[in-house]
Amino acid sequence: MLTLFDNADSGNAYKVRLLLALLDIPYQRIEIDSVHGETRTPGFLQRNPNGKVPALELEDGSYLWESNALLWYLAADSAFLPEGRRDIAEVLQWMFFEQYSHEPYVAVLRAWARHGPISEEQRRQIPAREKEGYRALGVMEAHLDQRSFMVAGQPTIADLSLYAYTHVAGEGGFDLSDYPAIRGWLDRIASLPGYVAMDAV
Ligand SMILES: N[C@@H](CCC(=O)N[C@@H](CS)C(=O)NCC(=O)O)C(=O)O
Repeated sequence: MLTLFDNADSGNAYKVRLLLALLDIPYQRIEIDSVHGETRTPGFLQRNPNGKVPALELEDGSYLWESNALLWYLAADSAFLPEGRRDIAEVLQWMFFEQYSHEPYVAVLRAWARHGPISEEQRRQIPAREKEGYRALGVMEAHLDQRSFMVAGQPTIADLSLYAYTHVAGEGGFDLSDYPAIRGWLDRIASLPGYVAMDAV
């Protein structure tokens, strides 16, 4: 059976829990306290030398890490990974966008708001991170304006990757009231059969 090294409050980990639920794949989960150093113990570093959740132990005892790589591994041969070179590349495009242009702003401001206190340097960074977060949300809003899902007109791992932190963006101070296409898309994801909420652990 698969084992997910997980954290209940992490959107990166939730992406993987959500896909496991949507695909009805059984797994055991081990909660790692990523806020208080459990990701940096020698034992955990043997699982993920980069010291972050999520990490997934496969049936053969080997480990994979990086949330979007885990989505890719689990979605192979399922409807959450479209067929065709162009659509597959577009899924990758949005997952790289998520990690480079969205998560460092939308997720980090949420983490600072939830797990403070923050340093003066972090406080100084807030306006710039807000600006970049809204910029990423604007890119998504324009893309979703004429579409139901991010890629290929169907729910894919690109949607799950972006859903994880977008649906809790408000917890980091982002206001989605001017983003109706994103809000409609969030509702569509939450209506997928097998959907589980982030706090359902
Ligand atoms: N790029 C990584 C990011 C993972 C990540 O940032 N994990 C955070 C929780 S959301 C973590 O484990 N932080 C604890 C640490 O860095 O020690 C992924 O997508 O899996």
